[in-house]
Amino acid sequence: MTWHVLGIGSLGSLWAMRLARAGLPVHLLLRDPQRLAAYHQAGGLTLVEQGQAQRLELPAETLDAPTPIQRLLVACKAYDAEAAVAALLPRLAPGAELVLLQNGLGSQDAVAARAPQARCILASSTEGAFRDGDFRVVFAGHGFTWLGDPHATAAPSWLDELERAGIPHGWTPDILSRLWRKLALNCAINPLTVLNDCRNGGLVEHPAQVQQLCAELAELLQLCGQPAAAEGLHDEVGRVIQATAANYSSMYQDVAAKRRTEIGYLLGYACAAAERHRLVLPHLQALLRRLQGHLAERGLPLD
Ligand code: NAD
Ligand code: KPL
Repeated sequence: MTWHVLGIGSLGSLWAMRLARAGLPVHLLLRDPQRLAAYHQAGGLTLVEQGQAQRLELPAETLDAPTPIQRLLVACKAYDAEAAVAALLPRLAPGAELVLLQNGLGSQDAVAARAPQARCILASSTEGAFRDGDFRVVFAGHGFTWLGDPHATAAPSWLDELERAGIPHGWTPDILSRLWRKLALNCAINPLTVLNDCRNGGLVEHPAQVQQLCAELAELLQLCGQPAAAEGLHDEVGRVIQATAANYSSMYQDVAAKRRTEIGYLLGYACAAAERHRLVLPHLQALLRRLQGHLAERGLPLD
């Protein structure tokens, strides 16, 4: 069964290269003939690991190629996922499986609503990769990817392929809890690093802000039916701040590079959920307003 990969950026390339190296069939899906030509011009995809670069010219095609898709890895940003999958709807085979790698929440529901005939498997990953050139990706941080399906507990048959590809992963019956927990961690850390212009470790100078946000996020998680994701949140945020002290958060890096952030699927999603439940969370809501003001000043989208 072919792995079609949509979103040949950091994470998509990292997955595609590891699957292909394990001898599994992989097809890259590029936006248009220009991107396809650029891919061939680059001589394929390059993955840099521990300073060693490896280039492979994997089969690639445009979104409108005629062949059906049975298994699709969706690796674009949360704000692009729905439209990207919509463009592929005519190609999705009956019973197709979509693996959604997007961080945060909201994009997965949008994709599932667009492709009701497909099975959507949600992922939450702590792996780290970044692009240092066109079709060139650096594997920056080892991590783990949780996979799960909120509508079915049976694991898909292809998990052993991830094993063969050396992609550390686990199947969980409660992927939503994992996604909510990661969302809460990102909400407690990322916006504060942007607004205080600091690395993750710099947040030790702002303990009260972190504590207030964690208390409100835990309240929200409880109300959203995610008590496990609320448990020990403040302690874990403290551990992540220590463990990643020297790093700039992904949102900090996006803003510094003038790239659109995924705010709408993280802090924006959390505040919208609070509003739906008529829950007043003053610190979280003020943080969203401050962050949106910061983005507006830099001409970046507020969602
Ligand atoms: P990225 O920007 O590096 O790659 C996304 C790719 O999708 C880009 O190449 C873009 O051109 C492509 N794309 C967008 N719309 C498309 C379309 N319609 N057709 C074809 N291609 C399209 O993003 P990323 O860093 O790989 O992140 C992807 C998701 O994974 C995000 O939600 C991110 O939060 C999450 N994530 C990333 C990392 C990481 O280390 N990079 C880690 C964990 C989670
Ligand atoms: O996931 C992260 C990010 O930067 O997006 C961490 C390191 C956990 C900070 O929230």
